[in-house]
Order: sequence, then C-alpha cells, then structure tokens
Amino acid sequence: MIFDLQWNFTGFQNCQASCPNVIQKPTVISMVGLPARGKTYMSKKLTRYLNWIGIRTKAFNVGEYRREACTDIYCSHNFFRADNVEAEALRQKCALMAIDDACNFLQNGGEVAVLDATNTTRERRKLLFDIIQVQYKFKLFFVESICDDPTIVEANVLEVKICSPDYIGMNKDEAVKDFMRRIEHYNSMYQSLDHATDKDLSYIQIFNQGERFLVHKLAGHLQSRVVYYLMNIHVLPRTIYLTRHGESCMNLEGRIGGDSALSPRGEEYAFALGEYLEKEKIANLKVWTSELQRTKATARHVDAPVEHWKALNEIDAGICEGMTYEEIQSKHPKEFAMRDQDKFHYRYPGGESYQDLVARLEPVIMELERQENVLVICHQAVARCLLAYFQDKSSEDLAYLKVPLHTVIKLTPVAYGCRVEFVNLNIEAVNTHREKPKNVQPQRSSNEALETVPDHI
Ligand code: BKS
Ligand code: F6P
Repeated sequence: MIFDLQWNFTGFQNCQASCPNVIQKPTVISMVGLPARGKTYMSKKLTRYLNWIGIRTKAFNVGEYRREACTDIYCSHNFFRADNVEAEALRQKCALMAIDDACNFLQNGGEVAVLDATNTTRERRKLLFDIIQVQYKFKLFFVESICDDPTIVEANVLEVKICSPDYIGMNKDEAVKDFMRRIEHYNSMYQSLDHATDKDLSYIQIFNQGERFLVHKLAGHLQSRVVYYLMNIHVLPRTIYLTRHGESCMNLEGRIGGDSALSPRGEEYAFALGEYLEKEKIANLKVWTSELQRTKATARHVDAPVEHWKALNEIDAGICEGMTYEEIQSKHPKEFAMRDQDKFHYRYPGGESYQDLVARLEPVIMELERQENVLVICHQAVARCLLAYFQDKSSEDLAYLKVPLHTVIKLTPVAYGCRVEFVNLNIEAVNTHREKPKNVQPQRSSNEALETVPDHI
C-alpha cells in the first residue's frame, strides 16, 4: 500500500491538534504480557489520551472477540491450556479478526490501533509483524508489561479480573484460583521480548507498574509521546477535585472572558469550598489555579499550597472578550453562527478555539497524571476540556459538557476508568451554560463569509 496525498491529507487533518506539521504512518500499538499485567488498563488509558490530543485511536481487545466467538459461556482455565488444540485454533482466529479490524480501522482514517492481547509467543508476534508491517506497511510498536511482584498481580486480579464476564455467577475464591491457573498456562509458553532476538523491533518493556523502563528502537514522534505518557502515569489511589471559580462580577452580567473579581455569592462559594475540603480530609492536597484573580480568590480559604498556571486561563475570546452572547450575535452575527456550527474547532478572531485549548492543557493533564491529590480551580471552557479527558468524551460533546458554577467535580480512579461525582455546594449562581441551538444552518467558511458579506454591513 502506498500512502498517497489523499491519505496524507486525512492524516494531517486528524492529528493537527498535536502535531501540526507532521504526517505520520498509521501505527499499531501491540500489548505484550501475561494476563493481569495491566494491558487493558494501559490500552484504554492510552486510547483515551491519544483521542483527547486529537489522534484517532481505537483499542481492539482480543478477549472480547473470544467471548463473542464462544457461544457457550466460559467454562474454565482449561480453555487456555497449551495443549488444547481446538481452543488454540479459536484463539488464533479471534486474534486474526482483531488484527483485521485494526488494519481496516487504520485504512479508513484511523491513526493508531491498540491491540489489547497477550501476544506472549514469538510466533504470534511474527504473525503481527508480517501482517501489520510487511503487508500493510504500518508502524508497529510493542508495549510489554512485566510483573514479578505477586502482590501487584493479585491486586489486579481482585480489582478487575474476577468481575469479568468470564466469571459471572462464580464465587470470588474460585474465580481467583481459576484465573491464576489461566496465568500459569500462558506462562508455560511465554517468551518475553528480547534484546538479541527482537533487535529490529520497536518496543518498550515496563517492569512492575513503571518502576523501570527499557526502550528499544523508538521510531518516531508518536512512539516517543506514547513512551513519555506511560512514564508519567501511576496507579496510586488519589482524588482530583475539579471546579470553576466562584461566580464573578462578569458572570452576573453575562459577559465572557475578562479578569473580574468574585461576586458576593462567589465569595460565599470560596468559603464553602474551603469548608468542604476541610471535611474531605485529604492528605497532601495541592491547589492549582489559573492566573486570573477569580480563581485565586476562590482558593483563598483552602488550606493547602497553591500554584498558578497560565495554561489554566479561560479560553481567549479575542475580539469578543467582555461581550455578552447577545452582543456577539448582533455585532458579529457570522462569527456567532459559525461557532454554533462547530464549536470545538471554531477559533475567535484574535483568540482561541477549544481545540487550541486542548493543546494548551496537555501539559496540565500530563502533570495531573504524575500527581496525587489535586484541587484544580479553573474556568468553564477549561473545565470542559479537562473533564472530557477524564470522561473519555468526543470532541463533538466536549464543548457542550455541563460544568455549572458552585459545583465540585470529584474524580476518583476505579478499575479501567474514573468515577465522577458532581457535588453542588448549594450556593446560588447564574447559569453560564449556552445550549447548542437546534436547526443550526450550514455556514460558509470564515474567509468566504468575510469576503462576500463583511460584518459591518
Ligand atoms: C487494576 N495495573 O503493571 Cl506504566 C489494577 N496490574 C492494576 N501489572 C492495574 C490495572 C487495573 C496497572 C499496571 C499494572 C497493573 C498489574 C501492571 C500498570 C502498567 C504499566 C504502567 C502503570 C501501571
Ligand atoms: O461565561 C463564562 C465563561 O467562562 C467565559 O469566560 C468563556 O468565554 C465561556 O464561559 C466559555 O463557554 P462557551 O464556550 O460555552 O462560550
């Protein structure tokens, strides 16, 4: 297959948020490792991150193909015995179906496919290489998780494996026992990636949940971003509190942007936020605000060290800063209509788009991944972008997420995702949410509109 201009253009469009000038070949990221090594955890988390930064990514879980293909319910670990010829044929078939779907995805605008399977034999990895790299000419990057600490493996089995559809109706101890035997079957055939044998492959080996890393033949920008991300994540229990500043004076007037002070009710919220966090009794809490006075004032009663991030400042509305939506609609009707058309990509003249905001917030997300308990005090558009990352929301939904004033969003990691609770601190505030209007009319592009019908006429 040849990557012609057509493909390049699509690829360019899809990844422009993260890498405006780089045109990349599609990549398959293939997990490697015994069961209960965090492969699904990494696959899902990486997929969520890459999609959020604007790289079209999808995970393909071979276990799900197996459960689909086996009409009978899962019976036991015996399915995974090395000498179970019939089952092995079925498992091979499922792997091939997943690879096929992954490659189809990449031929139809996808940029990264994550293959979530054990891939623990050299033979299976050779098959992957022959199809993905030789036949399709895609890039192939292996991510191997190696864990020799039994307490880590056990924590994984207890947290995610015994709740799997394979074990519905089985008691907990039996399920654990069965799963441990399943791991043993894989272990009897396991061949780790190896410096001598796999000298031409691109891969990362991760030991004991990121205690140590070995990176081999890193090939390109995407792979280095994947490695950087994996080196920053952790599995420690923690809570992230996300909130907007208390109601501001400009909120009261319905004006966007600016750097106004808190309203009296906003001050009340700042006080209530301090009380709420005191009750939560969070060890080593850190507070991050933007550089705007309304977020700094909202942090005033929280008893924890505060850091100010320029990257957390509200979306820059350019020529519309300080206006109400009504004023924008009357003074810049074309612009106003265009924003309703495609709110995520729309950039205010002289200002920013939500897409710009995601790029600006990427370092904040990376640092949040590294941290433990953090309270982030920010703004409506910024909070939508951060929440979209944690909730795995598409860019179409992102710009319309509901993030009301005077509400704390509590984010706690659970299994493969994140629990989200909205805690309203019961202090009245104006509503700043503007719904997407129904029946949005198709618009011409910005340049066209400006050339033919100038705004001031
Ligand atoms: C529930 N988990 O290396 Cl960079 C419990 N389990 C634990 N071995 C996990 C996932 C869901 C996460 C990782 C991991 C694991 C067993 C593991 C993990 C892997 C790589 C990195 C960080 C964490
Ligand atoms: O209205 C408050 C505010 O934070 C403005 O400063 C900002 O321009 C706006 O919300 C972002 O929300 P939306 O993208 O829905 O206009």
